[in-house]
Amino acid sequence: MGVKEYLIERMTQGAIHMALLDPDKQGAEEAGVIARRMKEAGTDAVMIGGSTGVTSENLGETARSIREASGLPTIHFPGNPAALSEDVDAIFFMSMVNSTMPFWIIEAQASAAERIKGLGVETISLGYIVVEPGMTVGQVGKADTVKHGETSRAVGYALACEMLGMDLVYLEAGSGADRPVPPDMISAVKKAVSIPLIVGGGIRTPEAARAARLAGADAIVTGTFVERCSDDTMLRSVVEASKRG
Ligand code: 1GP
Repeated sequence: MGVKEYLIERMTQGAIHMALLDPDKQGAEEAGVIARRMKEAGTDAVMIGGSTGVTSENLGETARSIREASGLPTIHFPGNPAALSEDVDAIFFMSMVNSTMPFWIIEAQASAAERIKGLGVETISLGYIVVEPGMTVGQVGKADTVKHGETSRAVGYALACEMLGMDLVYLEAGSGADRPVPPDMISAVKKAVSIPLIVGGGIRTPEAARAARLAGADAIVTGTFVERCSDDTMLRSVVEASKRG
């Protein structure tokens, strides 16, 4: 079974949780240790990526370590077209649809497409919508961020992604955001589209994870929290709130 099929099958049974690990923030061995703890907490998959400092080498080493330590599927969450690896199970082949730069909408993808095909890595197409505050990814990607009052803009982008044939859509507040994507925006987008909806950025409590799920998120991503939390009970409670209860 491919990773897309695995994710969609899990999402049909309820929301899933994905951990995001940035190879620039810890070594491969530590990433493996975190992934094993996440697997025990109930995480469904591990995304690997970051806006800066990711290389083909640290990406590949991190992916191998996570796979060996946890057995969880690894999905490259790319931050630039230079860093690629055949050691991930899949790559989110994504377009930042509200970037103001053609580079992040389609040119980076065009420059990497042949190499990705050559690596034989499964591609999962993803429409990436950056919501305020957007944080580093919003700055690097020169996003015209969707403001919290601009729900219909978020719906328009998400529907456009679906109509363009993308597999998934992602509402992103940015890693470390002080305000996650608001629940009313999540529910409006969920009502409008039939492709699975991923939500992330600034989610670090069970309450925030539950609010995103109850609003309609099919997948909840936590990065900073996962990398910093040393309390397994707390890890489990955020993962469980993302998935049920
Ligand atoms: C960033 O949505 C992810 O791409 C995760 O954000 O680090 O705030 O959990 P956090």
